[in-house]
Amino acid sequence: MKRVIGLALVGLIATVAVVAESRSSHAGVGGTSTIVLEEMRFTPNRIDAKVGVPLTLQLTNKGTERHDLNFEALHMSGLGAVESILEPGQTRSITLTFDQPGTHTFICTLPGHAAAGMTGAAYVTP
Ligand SMILES: [Cu+2]
Repeated sequence: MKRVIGLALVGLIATVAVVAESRSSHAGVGGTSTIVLEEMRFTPNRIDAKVGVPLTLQLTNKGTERHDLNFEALHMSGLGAVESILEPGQTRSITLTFDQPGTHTFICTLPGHAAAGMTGAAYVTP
């Protein structure tokens, strides 16, 4: 049986702000974290989150191709916004609140990108 996983998209704000680069190996818990999208990786590619604690992600495309960030297993209203593509140089802020614990994988859905290693996971604790 497929487990239903909830994801609430609280806000989606386009921004041109310059985002400070994080050198930590993973993002979270709560607050704001930056994820850089480029060929062919997410940096960092691990998100730590807690159920019910909003986590804001600044997604920045520093590559020369289009990229996106898509939680494949989450079928909730609002997910279309999470899936939206970032053009090279574009930054977007999204706020996620997970309502179920577990490991939720995400990928870039552009053709060939996930297969080339553009994948990651959110580790959500109760
Ligand atoms: Cu990509």
